[in-house]
Amino acid sequence: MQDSVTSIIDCKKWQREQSNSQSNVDVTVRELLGRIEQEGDAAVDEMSQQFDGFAPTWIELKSPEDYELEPELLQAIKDAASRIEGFAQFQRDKLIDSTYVDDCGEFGFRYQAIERIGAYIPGGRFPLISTALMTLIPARLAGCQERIACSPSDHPAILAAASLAGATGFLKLGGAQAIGAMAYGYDSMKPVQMVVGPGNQYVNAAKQLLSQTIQIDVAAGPSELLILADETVNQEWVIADMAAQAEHDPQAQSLLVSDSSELLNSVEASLANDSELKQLLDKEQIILLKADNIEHMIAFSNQYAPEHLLLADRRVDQSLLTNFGSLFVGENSAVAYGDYCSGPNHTLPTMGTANRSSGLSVLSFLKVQSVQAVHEVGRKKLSAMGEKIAEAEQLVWHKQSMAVRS
Ligand code: HSO
Ligand code: ZN
Repeated sequence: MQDSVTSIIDCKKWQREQSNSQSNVDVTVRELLGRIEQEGDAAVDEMSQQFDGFAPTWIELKSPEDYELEPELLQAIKDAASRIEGFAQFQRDKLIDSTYVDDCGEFGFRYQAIERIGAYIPGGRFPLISTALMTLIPARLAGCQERIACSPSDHPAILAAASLAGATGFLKLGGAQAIGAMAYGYDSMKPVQMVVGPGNQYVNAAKQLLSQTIQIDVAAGPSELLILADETVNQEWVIADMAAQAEHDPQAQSLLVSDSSELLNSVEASLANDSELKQLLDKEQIILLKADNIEHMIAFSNQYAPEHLLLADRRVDQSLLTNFGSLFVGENSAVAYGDYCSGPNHTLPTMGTANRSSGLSVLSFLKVQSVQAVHEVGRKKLSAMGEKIAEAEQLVWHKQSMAVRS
């Protein structure tokens, strides 16, 4: 085994966690949000000037053609949007309001869209055009009526994508103050009920701190990729996949896990031959891990719970993989397709949270409500049952409200 190939010992060693420095950020952001709640628009205006050097501005969205994008880029954004919409529609169609009838009445559930949502589109390091599509399209397909895009960037491709995705408003505003403005309301914008979309640590802290007031999406931290591969995998492809997720952020992490020393040593040699890739290896943004066997690979993957999981090993039964944000099956399935244009969402849980939460989708924007209609016969039957329990709970009026119907 060569230098950079490590045998898997403890999954916790590799898993990213929310950093401790987060607490300083929390203190700052809590103060900012408190001011926005107290002072309203004036505080938002002042923060935007102070941190970003511009006043918050409503931008009227034009038709996507009006942004003078390179025609091939506009076409690609349109094609990606239609695939993302196709997948969201497919998923929406599977959610069917249903009711069953029994001897007591009718009992059912239905899906109801959250009325007003905000999508944060980061503007920092890279203009994430695809994030505008991935957040706003599922919200539209879910049936959310107001869909505000908030971004510090007015990059024409972001505006074109937001327009194409059906944003009902676009506010040029960034940072924690943007999340505060969406949650508490700003100018003509009423408070939204849900905020989605990735952001820097200030944005994420604001979402967390406001999560009592608004619904938020996943804990979208630095990108992660775990590849499970056998020795036959196309090495050039998986190296590019690892570098792709690593390039998002100095904290982003890509792991290649295999039981083949041959593969790992050969990948290590290729990485060492390229100064840029070698750096990623040295900084542990690319990590090569040797497993004992496929059971070991599966156990590691389930424990690590990666944001993206690329399965490039035909021996592994995918039904045994239980924790991931999005699974890419077979080496044809580049994770970057999922980032941009294959259809499923790229806003996914990170830092191990995929063991309990899901990525963004049409479902995220829907509430599941129950509906019950008890009939004449039913009220007698249910009273007999419920009264007994209410009595044991010593809740007198509960018992009474059933007794009067029995
Ligand atoms: N890999 C990112 C999504 C993204 N990549 C946007 C490129 N643009 C989050 O998983
Ligand atoms: Zn990406």
